[in-house]
Amino acid sequence: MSSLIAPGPAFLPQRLFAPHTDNVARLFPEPSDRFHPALEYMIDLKPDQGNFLADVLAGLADRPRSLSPKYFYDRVGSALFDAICDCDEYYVTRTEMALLQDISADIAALTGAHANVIEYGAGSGWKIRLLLQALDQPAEYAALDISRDHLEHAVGALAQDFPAIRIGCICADFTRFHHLPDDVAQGKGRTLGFMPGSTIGNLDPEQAVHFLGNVKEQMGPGGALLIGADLKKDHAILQAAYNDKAGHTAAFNLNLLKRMEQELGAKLDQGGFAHHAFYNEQAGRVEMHLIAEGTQTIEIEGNRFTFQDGETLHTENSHKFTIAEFQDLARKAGFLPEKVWTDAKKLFSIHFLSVPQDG
Ligand code: AVI
Repeated sequence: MSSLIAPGPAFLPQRLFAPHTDNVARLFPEPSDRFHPALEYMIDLKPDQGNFLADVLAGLADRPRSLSPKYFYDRVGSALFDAICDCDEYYVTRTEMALLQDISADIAALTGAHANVIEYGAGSGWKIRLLLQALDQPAEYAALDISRDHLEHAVGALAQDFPAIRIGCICADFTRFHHLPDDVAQGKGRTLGFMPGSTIGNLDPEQAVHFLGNVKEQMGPGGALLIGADLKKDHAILQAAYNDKAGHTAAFNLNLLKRMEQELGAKLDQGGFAHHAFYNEQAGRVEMHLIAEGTQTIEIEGNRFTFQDGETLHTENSHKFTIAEFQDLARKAGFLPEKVWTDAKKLFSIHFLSVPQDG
């Protein structure tokens, strides 16, 4: 397997893996597969990007109506998400950043030297920069993300700034990613997964355990996972965080309707739907919906869907955890909770989970 990943800058065109649905790795010597010269490798597993039309039609026909949150993140949605992260009410990003900074020496001590860091979902880059700077001579960093463009852009820039680290990308859907390719994680230290931002909270608990179980296998015996998990808290704080005054979260949610109009030719009245986000105490999660104000219809390719006043399209769950709940989830997946940190206001938690040596 190892010879199938071409080194980045050394020779072009690059050779890439075939889709991960196919166990037989094939070579793709296509010029279009070139990648950022500062990257050591680009393993493109050609992930299924989803079928927006099919998923919208199925989601609108379903009861309750729902649509996967993965459709938030087109170019406009990703920019709106960045605006959410910067807004006063959304405490998540700044709290986690400050906490990471405070605990960076502890993380470095727990991880040890020459680690291989695998990030699940490449963010804007600030958190991984902080982690790589804190660790003792990290050997390798691999970013895993469904968007190849985003990987090239974000990780290419990072690779230029950290020339001593072997840096590469895996273009894959992390919810369907099972094995680390042999050429990844070559350093002699621990393999450390990194998943900040409480992205885990956007999965249902069963999906979260399944995902964590896969990560545990990828980290291997003695490996570890550093993961952010948003905490249960005063409902008013959550209500404000998902209903910011500037309207970034509302625009992020309503952008789904714009995408339906622009990409699917849907006929609908954008003003007839509103952003609706609330904390569902029983389920322990913030839910986002698009709610019909008055009777509304959405027509797509001859299919007509009628919403009665107050009916919703469910667009996202964001689970919140107690520390014990999150550690239980981790144990179910086979991890050992080794250490957990929270900020002084107990808004957010960062967990260091390890894989037993015999696990
Ligand atoms: C990406 N994820 C962790 C965010 C969250 O808080 O669940 C997405 C988000 N939705 C609304 N605001 C932010």
